[in-house]
Amino acid sequence: MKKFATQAIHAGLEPDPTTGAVMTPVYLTSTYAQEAPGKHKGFDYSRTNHPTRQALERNLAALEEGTYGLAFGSGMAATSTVVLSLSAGDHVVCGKDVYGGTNRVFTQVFQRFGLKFSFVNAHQPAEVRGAILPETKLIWLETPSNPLLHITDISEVVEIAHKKKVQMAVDNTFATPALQNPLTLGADLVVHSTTKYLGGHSDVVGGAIVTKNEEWYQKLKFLQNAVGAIPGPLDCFLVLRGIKTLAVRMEKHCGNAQRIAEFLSHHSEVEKVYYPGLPSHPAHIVAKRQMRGFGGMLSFELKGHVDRALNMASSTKVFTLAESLGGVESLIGHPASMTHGSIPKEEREKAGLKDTLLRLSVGIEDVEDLIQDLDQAIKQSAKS
Ligand code: P1T
Repeated sequence: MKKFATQAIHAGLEPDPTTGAVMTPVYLTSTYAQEAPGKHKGFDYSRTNHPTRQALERNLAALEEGTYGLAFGSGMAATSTVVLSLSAGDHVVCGKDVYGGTNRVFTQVFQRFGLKFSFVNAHQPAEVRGAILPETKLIWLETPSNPLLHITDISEVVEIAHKKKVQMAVDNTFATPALQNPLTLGADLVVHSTTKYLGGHSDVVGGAIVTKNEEWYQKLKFLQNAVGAIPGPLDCFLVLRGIKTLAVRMEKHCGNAQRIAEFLSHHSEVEKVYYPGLPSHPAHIVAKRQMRGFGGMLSFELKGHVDRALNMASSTKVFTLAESLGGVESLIGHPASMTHGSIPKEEREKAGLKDTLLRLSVGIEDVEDLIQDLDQAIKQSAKS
């Protein structure tokens, strides 16, 4: 099998059969001519199957070392489609530290339909084991997690899950397939917000699921078509184009984030830094074993009151204060009021997410400019 950077550019992609176009065309069509009823070239209606989407799905499957890929209109659409495979009465064990929107859709939407969720520290495998009930069907976790960058030993939790005949889904958005492949560590499903590093340029919203398991694929493909949370053709094209540079971008994201994590961890005004690439991270060894790099996301707490953190978030000049992550440009965010604002304060605090936490999506700009920007914003935050 070809190496990752080659796969990212070529896997699943053929020159267009009608014109030879090297770039997969954006097929703007909802329907396809049939020679006779039911006799067609593999495409009959674009919710069911679409050529630009199919190219993206094949590419994603190869990158995650899976067999089947499915693309969705957003990360939340992908997440929701996995949960739609469950039935009323089924139970899910979910990591406490996950994207706020994941917690929101589980507790505020799916719970109303009779599904049950328990939230545990998924990076403590004993907590996962302890939360499994006879009706548990799925374990859901992020590693690294959003926003506290907890690292879960995927193989260890897979073993716990499979012993109890429970399926395991890993949201691999923060790591990307360039750095980590949960399916090769035994996970049943990998989920992505392709809005982030896969798209890579903050210009598209999308999601994906990848699996090796034919039964899972049939179930999810049925739901993708039945429920219809599909991406549009241009969105698929943009994600495919982003993926072509994923390998080089991730190298730079990792290098810049490591430098910034080291800078912040030595800064006298910084209380704590959360980054799996620091030897002080409690699961640095696990991250080193299961990842090929530590990623571009990091979080930290400034010394002092929450107002200081808010001031800093508004004082950067190169980092943009914004939701989302994974684009070429650096972003700063305040999880408690932004990405995780939908989780009640009490729950956030139980999960260790303090109101003083700031999150960085470290981009691929010159790292000296990024460090200088953070330094001036920290100084500025003390004044205001
Ligand atoms: O935004 P969407 O494409 O629907 O993806 C949702 C999602 C799923 N999983 C993880 C780990 C995520 O971080 C997200 C979205 N996160 C943000 C918008 C954010 O700023 O954290």
